[in-house]
Amino acid sequence: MPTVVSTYTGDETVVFAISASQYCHKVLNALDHLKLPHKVVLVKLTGLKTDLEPPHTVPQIRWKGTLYTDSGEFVEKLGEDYPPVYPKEHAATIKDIDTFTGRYNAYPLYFGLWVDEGLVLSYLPHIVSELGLGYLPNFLTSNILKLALSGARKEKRQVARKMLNNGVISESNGYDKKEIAALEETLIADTRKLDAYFQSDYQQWVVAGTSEPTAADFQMRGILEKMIGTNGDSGVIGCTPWLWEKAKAPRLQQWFDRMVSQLPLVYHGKFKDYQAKTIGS
Ligand SMILES: N[C@@H](CCC(=O)N[C@@H](CS)C(=O)NCC(=O)O)C(=O)O
Repeated sequence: MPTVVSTYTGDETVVFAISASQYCHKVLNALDHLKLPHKVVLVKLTGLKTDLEPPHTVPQIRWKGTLYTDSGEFVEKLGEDYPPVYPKEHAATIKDIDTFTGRYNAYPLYFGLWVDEGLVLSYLPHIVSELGLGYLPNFLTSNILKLALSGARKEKRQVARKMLNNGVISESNGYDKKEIAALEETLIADTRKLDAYFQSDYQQWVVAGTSEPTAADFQMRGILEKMIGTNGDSGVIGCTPWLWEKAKAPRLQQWFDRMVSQLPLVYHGKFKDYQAKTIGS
C-alpha cells in the first residue's frame, strides 16, 4: 500500500506533521526562521502506521527531493545550506543540548499523559477533537478515554522512567501523588538547568555566542511548548501551566516568550506563504 508520504514526489518542501509534536515544532521553527516555503500535511494520530514511512514517527520531511525521517538529521542537513542554524563551531554544544532536552522530553510524557490534571488539560481535548467526539459531554469522553488510554499511559510512564533514570518513577504502575510531587521537584531542577544555558540577561539565544537561533533553540522551544506553551495553532495547551511560577527561570521564560512572538507555530492552512531566503541576503 502506498503511504500518503510516498504520493509526494516533487521538489517542494513538505512537512508531514502532527500539530502537537515537539519535533514537528522544531522543524517548522527552522523553516520559518529561514523563511523557506513549505507545505504542512497533517497526519492523524491514528494514521502513523499507514500514512508515514518507517519508522512511522513525525515529522517526516521532503526536502530537495529526499525524505528525512528524523528532525535532528534534517535540521543538521539544513545547516549545510544555512550554516547559522547549525554552526559547526557550536556543534558539540548543540549535541549536548539535544541530549539534555531529549531526556527532558520524559516530562511531557509523564505530566501530559500519566498525571490526571495534565492529561485532561492537554492531550484529552486534542484526542477528542481528532476522534470527532466533541459533541459528547466532557465527563463522558474524559472517563471513556482515560479508560481507553490506560495501557498507553502506563507504557509512556515506563518510557519516562527509563528516559529520566533518576529513581523517582517506580516500576509499578500505581497512581501515587508522592511520586508526582517528587517528579515535580526534578522537573523544576531540570528546568533551572535549561535556564542556566543563558549566562547573562543579554544572551539572546540558547547557545552562547550565536547571533540568531540555532537547532538548539528550535529543539528546546519545541519541548517547552508541550509543558507551558499553546503548541501554536494546534489548540493543545501545555501540561504544566504552573511551570514558570514554580521553576523561577526568568531568562528561559524571557527567551521562550521571544521565540513564541518571533516564530509563531502555524500548522493549519499553511502553504507557500514565504519567499525563499537567498543565502547572504
Ligand atoms: N528522533 C525523532 C523522534 C520523532 C518522534 O518520536 N516523534 C513522535 C511524536 S513527538 C512520534 O511520532 N511518536 C509516535 C510513535 O512513536 O508511535 C525525530 O527527532 O524526528
